[in-house]
Formats: sequence, structure tokens, C-alpha cells
Amino acid sequence: MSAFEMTAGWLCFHPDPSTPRFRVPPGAVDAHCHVFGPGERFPYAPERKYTPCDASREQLFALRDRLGFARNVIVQATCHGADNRALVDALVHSGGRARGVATVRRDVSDDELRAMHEAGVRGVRFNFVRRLVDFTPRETLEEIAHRIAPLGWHVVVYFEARDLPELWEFFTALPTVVVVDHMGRPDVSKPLDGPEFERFVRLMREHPNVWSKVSCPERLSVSGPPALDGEQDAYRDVVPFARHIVESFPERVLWGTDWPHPNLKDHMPDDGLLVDFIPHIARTDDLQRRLLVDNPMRLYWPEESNDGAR
Ligand code: 0GY
Repeated sequence: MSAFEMTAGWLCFHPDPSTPRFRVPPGAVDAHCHVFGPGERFPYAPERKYTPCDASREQLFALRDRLGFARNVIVQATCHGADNRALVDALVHSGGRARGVATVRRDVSDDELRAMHEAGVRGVRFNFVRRLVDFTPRETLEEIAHRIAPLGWHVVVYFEARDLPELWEFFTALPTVVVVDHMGRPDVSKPLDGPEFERFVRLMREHPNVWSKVSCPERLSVSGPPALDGEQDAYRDVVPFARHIVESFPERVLWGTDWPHPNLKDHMPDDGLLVDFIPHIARTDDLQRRLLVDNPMRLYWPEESNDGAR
């Protein structure tokens, strides 16, 4: 399949991302990315809501090197359902340079959880985005959260900003660290200090176990990608939101490319430009080091982190 060809309406990832102008600090972690298939080897889930372009571990690791990252956190996407084989395969072939977040069902066995831990899984993902998943009862998710907590794992949650009020009680009762994908998907055409984003900020302020990925400007932006070579302008409407979270909670933020960017129809980002977005949201060396190295290391490689006291 050639780059930018549409599969069932979705774009494929950028074939030749630019080399970033921003150099990420040594040891930087891309803390939100996926592997898809290849479908012939790791079939997509029958209950999936989209069929992505294949995006293999080899391609992910090549991108990691090109962008200057040292490690990846690979997150199970809904198109693979609760079949974590492609994820686990990528982890065990990463030479210890990738950790993962899986999706599990309530009937997962202790042996399966232990095997995933051995492979490098350190969290489970609960997805509440209606276009991506069917409904799972909260009690099921609570049960899963209590099963994985003793392993030292955390819960990653993905939801739309408008659903936060209804999910608040569930999130705040979880017994683990809770990592929110893409800042809870704010509507960036609304004011930064408006009630919707303020609610998300309050969630983080009142609950020190809540972390946020300040990722996916390409998904959240209304103003869109830069004009030709105008990287300063890239996704500018997302900058105040991401910057606010980074500066308010520097010890609880993560960043990731979201490669290979599932479900994008109009615009496929240049991953190099996404990296160039980082210094606009994390403006000092210290903030950049926490976002890209210290925080992900503390959460995913605590045994190697020298940041335990923070
Ligand atoms: C993302 C975003 C999306 C998809 C998924 O699991 C998934 O299928 O997370 C999306 O469509 O917004 O983080 O990859």
C-alpha cells in the first residue's frame, strides 16, 4: 500500500517524516504510539470500528531512531481489541526499549497477566470514546483495575471532554495512577479558562494520581497544520492548553507521537513537525527533560529511573 492511500477512508502514516529541528534530550521516551498488525500475522479484532494501515514494529523502531527517541511506550489500540499479541511481539523484540499498555477482559488469567508483565506491559487501557468501542460495564473495569494494581500497573483512560462529568466518580475511585490520553480531548475552540477545560485541570489538581499525555495536537487542532514550512504555526490553537498542563503539573505529564495516527481522514502529520511542537509546550530544558525522560522513566522503567524522589 502506498503512503497516503486511503484504507476504508483512513490515511496511512507519513512516508518520509522530516528530521526534527528540536533535539529531544538523551533517553527521551515516545510514550504514546501503536503497532498495527501486520494484519496477516496479527489479525485485527472482529469487533473493531476501523481497519488501520499495517504499521509494524520494525517501522515503529525506525521512526524512533529517526526522531531521536530512545524508547517507546506502545499502547494497545481498539482495532486489536483485547488481543495483545502484536503489542507483546513488539515489546519482546524491542531489546528492552519498549514497554506497553494492554487491553484485557475480566476473564484474563493471572498467568496471562504475569506473562504480559514479563514482556513489558505496565498498564491497561480503558477506552470510552464511543466511535471506537462498545460499552463495558464500569464494574468490569473496576474489577480489572483491582486485578492489575498489585502488579504496580496503572490505568490509561481515553475519553471525550464532554463525558468527563459522567466519568469523574469512576476515574477518581481507581486504585492506581490514572493516565489521561490527549488531555481528555479538549475542544480547543473553547476558552482555556472555560468550564470544560477547567474541569479537567481540576481533576488533575485535586487528584495527584492523575497524569496527562499532552499529545495529539494534530487530532485536537481546529486551526490545523502549518502553512508550508511555517512550523511556528503548527497546531497553534492547541499550544495554550498543552502548555498550561505542562507548566501546572510538570511531574505528571507525558508526550507521544501517536504514530501511526489511526482514524485521520483529512490530514496526516509529519512526525518530525510533531516533535518540533514540543518546545512550544515545554519551554525550558527542565520541563522538556521531565516530560520526555524523567516522568515516563518513573512510570514505565522505575527500576532504571533515578527520579524516584520527585
Ligand atoms: C489514539 C487515538 C485514536 C484511536 C485509538 O485505540 C484506538 O483505536 O486510540 C482515535 O481514533 O482518536 O490515541 O490512537
